This record gives sequence, C-alpha cells and structure tokens, in this order.
Amino acid sequence: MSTLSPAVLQTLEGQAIELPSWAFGNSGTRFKVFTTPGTPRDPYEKIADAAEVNRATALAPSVALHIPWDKVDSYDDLRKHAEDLGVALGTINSNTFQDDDYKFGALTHEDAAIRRKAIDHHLDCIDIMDATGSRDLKIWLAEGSNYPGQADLRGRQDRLHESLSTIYARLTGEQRLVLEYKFFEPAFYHTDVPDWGTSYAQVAALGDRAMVCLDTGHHAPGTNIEFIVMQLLRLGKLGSFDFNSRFYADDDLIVGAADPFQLFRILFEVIRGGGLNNPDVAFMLDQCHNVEKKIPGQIRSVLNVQEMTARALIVDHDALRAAQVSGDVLAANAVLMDAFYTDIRPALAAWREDRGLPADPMAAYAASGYQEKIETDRVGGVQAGWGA
Ligand code: PSV
Ligand code: MN
Ligand code: MN
Repeated sequence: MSTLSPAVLQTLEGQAIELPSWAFGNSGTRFKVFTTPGTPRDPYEKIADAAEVNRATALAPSVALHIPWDKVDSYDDLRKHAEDLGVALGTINSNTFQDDDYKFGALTHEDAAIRRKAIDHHLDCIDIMDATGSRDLKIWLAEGSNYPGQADLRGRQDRLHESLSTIYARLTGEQRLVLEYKFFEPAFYHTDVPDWGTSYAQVAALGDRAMVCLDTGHHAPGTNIEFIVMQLLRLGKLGSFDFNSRFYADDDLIVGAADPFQLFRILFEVIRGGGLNNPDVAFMLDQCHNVEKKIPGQIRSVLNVQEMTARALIVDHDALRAAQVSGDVLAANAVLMDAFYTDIRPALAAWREDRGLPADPMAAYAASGYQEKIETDRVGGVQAGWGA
C-alpha cells in the first residue's frame, strides 16, 4: 500500500473546497428537471445538506450563495445557522441572467438605466457580503450577441469596464471581486467575457482585489487548462476555481468524473505555482446533480479533488526536474504518470480514520440515516434557480 508522507498529509489537512448552494437544489436540462426526494425547500436546508458533506469529509467548510436564489430575510441569521452547523457562508454569486431587462446585456447594456440596475444588484450583493462575512463576489455574465453586427463589441467592453469599476469601488477591507469567463452560452456569436485573457484584462484594470475565476467547464474542447492555471498563478491573478467536469459543453458534472487525469494535471500546476494552500486561491465546486442524489454527489466530488491532489502531491519533483533539465522526455513523463497511477485511496482512508473521520465517507453518509430523514421530512423541494 502506498503511504503518504507527513508533509503531504499536512498539506492535505489544509484543503478546503467550497460547495455551491445550488448543487443541493433540483436542476436539469432544458428538456426536463427531475425532482429528487428530500431536496431542500429553502437556503437553510441547503446549508444543512452542505454541512453533511463537511461532516463526512472535513473537506467542505463553506457554502457559496447565489443571489437572489438564496434570498432570506436575515443574512445574520443565515450566517448563525451555518456557524451552528460548523460551516461558513462563502462566495456570493450575482445573477444578471434571469431578468427580461437583461436580454441584450446587463453590465454592458447600451441603456444606462439597465446598467445601473445591474450595478445596483451587485451593490446589494456586497451588502449581503457585509452581513455574511463573505470575502468574494463572483460575477459570471451571460452577456453577448448571436449575430455578427448585432452588437458593438468594443463599446460593450468599455461599458463593462465602467460598470465593474463602480462595483469594485464599493468593496471594503478584504473583499474581492472575481470575474468568471465562459467561451459561449447563452450567447453563441460573441460573449463579453469569453476567455481568461479578457477576464484578466478587465480585472487587471480594476486593481489588486480583482481576480480571475477559472471554471473548468468553460473552455473549448482540447484547451490546455493547466497552462491557464499556471499563467494566472504566475501573474498573481488566479482568484478562484469553479470545479466540475464536462464531456461536451458546460455539463456541470462531478469534478474528476469525465477526466481525472485533467484534474490531476490542473492540481499539479496549482501545487507547482504555490496555489494549494495560498489563501488568494479559492477552491469551489460549481456543479448540478440532475439524476443522482445531491449530497453523495457532492461528497464524491470533494473526495475526487482530494484524491487527485494527493496524487499530484506525490510527484517526485527532484526526479522530474532532473529529467526535464537533461532533456529526458520519457523519464519526465514517466515521473508524472507514476504519481497519477498510484492508488492512494487506501492511504487516504487510513488517514481519515486516524483523524476520527469515516474511512469511506460515501458509505458513512449512506448509513447515517440523513437521506431517509430528509426524504420523509421535506416535501416540495426547490429548483436550484434555473427556470425558477
Ligand atoms: C453558468 O455557466 C454557470 O454555470 C457559471 O459557471 C456560474 O458560475 C454558475 O452558472 C452560477 O451562476
Ligand atoms: Mn461557474
Ligand atoms: Mn457554468
């Protein structure tokens, strides 16, 4: 059995992966939303479910909220509820993609009144951050156009800068703005923040507390995502990850399910760039569980990240460097592949037990009775927000 060194275990102990509240709501495709028994009926229940993931794994100490999907009367009260369950409220995600006014844009809109409305929504989100104690405001924009000529690409970029500057100016203390990019969808011809370069250019123009969010599902097929990770870390602008996996488009499937090797390569570059226990880099899931149970889906996800992190941590760096420097291509590749192919699951299970955690968090959750209880107690759970 492969063993993990004390240094590796210490690094793993510091790992924290934020869960998205919307992963616990019902979700689906544009064809059908399948409801899952036991689905939370309000943000309080979503947080309770997220706390179960943390209880089973000790990997998920915070929960991201999405506004207005997670609107409540008192965020102080929601914060206390989370703290009572041993978790914190994390990133606040804005939403400018479900309002008729935003059909032709929000922060980029030609009409100053609509831009103002979208900016005000973000300022409301920052008010919420003040109450929840959240550090990050995450902005993903559904803005773009479908036909060449439909929109003035340059003007929209300029207006985006202006709008983001107004939002950024409202941040205080440690608060940050993270700007997510996505290459297409819902717009198909052009998207206003389609790639890391555009996100980087926009946040660099704002200041030190504006960073890029990299969602692993938001790239064209074949994109070398780990190269982008390396570059953003090198530039000091990688603010956060949205982890998920994809086969085709923005599938939002369980991270590490479609391509565990890609996840390994990404985490290897995170470690190489000093990003793993760097507080400037937030690790988050951005997933939906359309056909599987949601809580075990989230447990599986954080375990996948932990497992690939452990494999990336056992790469023999000295051997790798020696092979790289001497130009031994195959030896260098073999060093990386040796780590990737090492089954560290038994070692991780033993380590969990040492720390008083279940060796098999999936089995422990299944045996806990929580799923049966929520399926009995909760009737009429809510949708994650898409189409709600
Ligand atoms: C839409 O693509 C999206 O999946 C983005 O990745 C956001 O992070 C998420 O929705 C929540 O707004
Ligand atoms: Mn995302
Ligand atoms: Mn997405």
